Amino acid sequence: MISTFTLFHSFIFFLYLLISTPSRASLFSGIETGDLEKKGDLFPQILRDEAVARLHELGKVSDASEYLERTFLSPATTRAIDLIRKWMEDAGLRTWVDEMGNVHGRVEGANANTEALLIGSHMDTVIDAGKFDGALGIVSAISALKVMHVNGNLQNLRRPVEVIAFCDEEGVRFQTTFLGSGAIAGILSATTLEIPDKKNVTIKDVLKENSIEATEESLLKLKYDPKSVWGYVELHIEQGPVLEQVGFPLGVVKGIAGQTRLKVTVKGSQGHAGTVPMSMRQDPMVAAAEQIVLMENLCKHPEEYLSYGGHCSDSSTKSLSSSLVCTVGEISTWPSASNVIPGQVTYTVDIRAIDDLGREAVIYDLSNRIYQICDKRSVSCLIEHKHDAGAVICDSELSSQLKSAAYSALKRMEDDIQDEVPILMSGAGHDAMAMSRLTKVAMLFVRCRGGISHSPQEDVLDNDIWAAGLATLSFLENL
Ligand code: HGY
Ligand code: MN
Ligand code: MN
Repeated sequence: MISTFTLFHSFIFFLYLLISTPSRASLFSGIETGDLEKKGDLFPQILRDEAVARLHELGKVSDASEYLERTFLSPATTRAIDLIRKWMEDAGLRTWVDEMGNVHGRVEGANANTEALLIGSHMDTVIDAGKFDGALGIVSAISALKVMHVNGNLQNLRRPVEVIAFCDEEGVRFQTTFLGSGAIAGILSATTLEIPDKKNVTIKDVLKENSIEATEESLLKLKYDPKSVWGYVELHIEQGPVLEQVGFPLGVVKGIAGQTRLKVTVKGSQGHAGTVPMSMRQDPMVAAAEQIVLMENLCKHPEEYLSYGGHCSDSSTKSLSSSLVCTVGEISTWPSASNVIPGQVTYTVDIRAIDDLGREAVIYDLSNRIYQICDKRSVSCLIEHKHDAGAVICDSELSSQLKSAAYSALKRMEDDIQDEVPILMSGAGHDAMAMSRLTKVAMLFVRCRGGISHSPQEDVLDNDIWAAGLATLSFLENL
């Protein structure tokens, strides 16, 4: 836990170096909300008050009573789908739910035959999640379109706009990630529907429980024609501390780190904790422990560990060590009793880096070393690749449009804003990664308290939610 925290902060320091903005006093934090409300055309009731209320309402739609959890097509997700659909209709959008469980809300605007802007984020959550991860992008897009709707401007949109609430970005249940955006981008493999969860229930079974008879063909039909799409834009909480540090509510994303998820299974010899001598054990738990500590060392100091086989230079090793983060977030043992030497230990590995070649080199090296430890300890190892996504660079033109929209929104809220909107990299994964396989993508980040995310402590200032909605509105008005 502590080591992951430290790694995270070294990565964040790297991101901080990428920022092009001088620091300044915190925008909005010292502003009396009443002063802002006196300005016209800022729509605080829709873009702030209603958006905040909706985020809190959606944050209560959970499969667990004590914390927030919504996984792929769970009962809470189906309730969330109804709620999001109702909000989309309230914003004047035509809605439908597709055969993967994504919710769509679309308006054709003035030129129905032009390529559409897709805008959205995900409605699923991690376990014990915050209210804003994913939800903020969906709610802000709907709020901005609602402002246009109540002002009678939806039909003036220069191109069709479609909001999509994606069904599975976190990959909590099936370890896949991007089931929703992947289907629309057409990058899911033919065997996706057969992927099982921990109880051996497959994606196909879950769809069937929700009255969706999915087949390989129906999955293929979900793919959008690239010619019908202009671009994809996603607004998301930053999930890091940089915007807070520089005192800016919004930032434009330059690119997203690539990521790989592995599942490692270590099998040993199950036995009695009191009778098997230490020298005679084949204990998968200590093998896993050794592997996890090795992973931490390798990811902290890749330059000392990696034998690149000639495909990485010194400079790429340096850039790798500044962005590389590795995490074991889930571990389970069988049979999991204090007086039993486990028969099997399974754990996940999440590896991310900006540099794809470097990430591949780390996975290659780590895998070899995991197998070596298993040989040394006479246990068996299996490493499965559950997810791979290459790093993504956001489209520069679309990003500049988002940057101008963010700037003009902030200017509308505070006249004397002079600084540039910050540019930063994302260590977190987003649906934009999958959508980049279909169309050009750009992202806007919103400041969050303490950079905390994937935690119930996740928080965003009400006025920053307002700024996010206003920036989306500015972007839509200038499509
Ligand atoms: O894990 C991630 O990066 C994202 O929050 N799904
Ligand atoms: Mn997340
Ligand atoms: Mn997210």
